[in-house]
Amino acid sequence: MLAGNHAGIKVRVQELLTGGANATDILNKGMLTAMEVISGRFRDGTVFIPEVLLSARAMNEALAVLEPHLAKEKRGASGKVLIGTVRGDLHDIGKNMVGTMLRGVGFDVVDLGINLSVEDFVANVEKHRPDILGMSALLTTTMPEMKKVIDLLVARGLRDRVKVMVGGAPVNEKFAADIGADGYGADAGSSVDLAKALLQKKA
Ligand code: B1M
Repeated sequence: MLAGNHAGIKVRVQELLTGGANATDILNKGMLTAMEVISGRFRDGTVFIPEVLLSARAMNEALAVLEPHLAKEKRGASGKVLIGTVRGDLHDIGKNMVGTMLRGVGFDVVDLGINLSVEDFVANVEKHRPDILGMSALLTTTMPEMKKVIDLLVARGLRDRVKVMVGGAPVNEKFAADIGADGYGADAGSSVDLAKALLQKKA
């Protein structure tokens, strides 16, 4: 991951799985730890956007190899989740991890991608009729998009039909409550518990 070797990491992850390693451990102890190192280097100015992009690509490709194994390790929930990153924001690693973990426990996850406009989110809620809408933002400048989506859901009469969860590094519990979301996920693990709880409330 640190070298951004996306082909190599897929082979390495597969080798670890074949050798009996636990998929959740590979994710938490290996890949996420590496992403923290990259984050630190990016902050310190010792690596730049191209290197971070390479590591991000490696992370996303390795996640795809892990996904079926995470799914085998955990099962139990069933509900539909739409997930995406808000307009102006290209960060997708955290969103992808949350999607992967939700699929892993049995949710039907529709990943809408990144840089989604308010209208994109709301049109997809109308189209897919999910139980939960999940929005991710990594920039302080893009967080306000989340409230705009919730406001448009209200204006279109859709807010009562869908639970809204939000997350991303600058987001917190208070912000989630202030914008009228139903919940805040601090990380992928707690977002799974949150989604299960929201699904129960909806039922
Ligand atoms: Co950007 N970037 N970036 N970046 N980038 C941050 C976010 C930043 C904190 C770095 C820094 O300055 N220290 C900073 C934001 C500052 C701020 O707003 N306060 C920043 C900046 C400034 C920028 C640019 C503006 C840089 C520039 O161009 N000058 C630019 C903006 C581009 C844009 O989006 N318009 C930019 C670009 C990029 C890259 C493209 C190079 C790359 C993204 C590649 C990609 O995602 N495909 C990138 C990266 C990788 C980062 C850092 C280094 C790592 C983010 C990451 O993937 N973390 C990041 C520094 C950092 O966060 N420490 C940084 C790992 C990931 C697993 O964690 O995303 O937090 P995270 O997700 C967690 C939780 O937050 C939660 O669960 C996840 C798993 O545990 N979660 C949810 C996330 N979404 C959720 C949704 C949920 C629930 C939980 O429910 C729906």
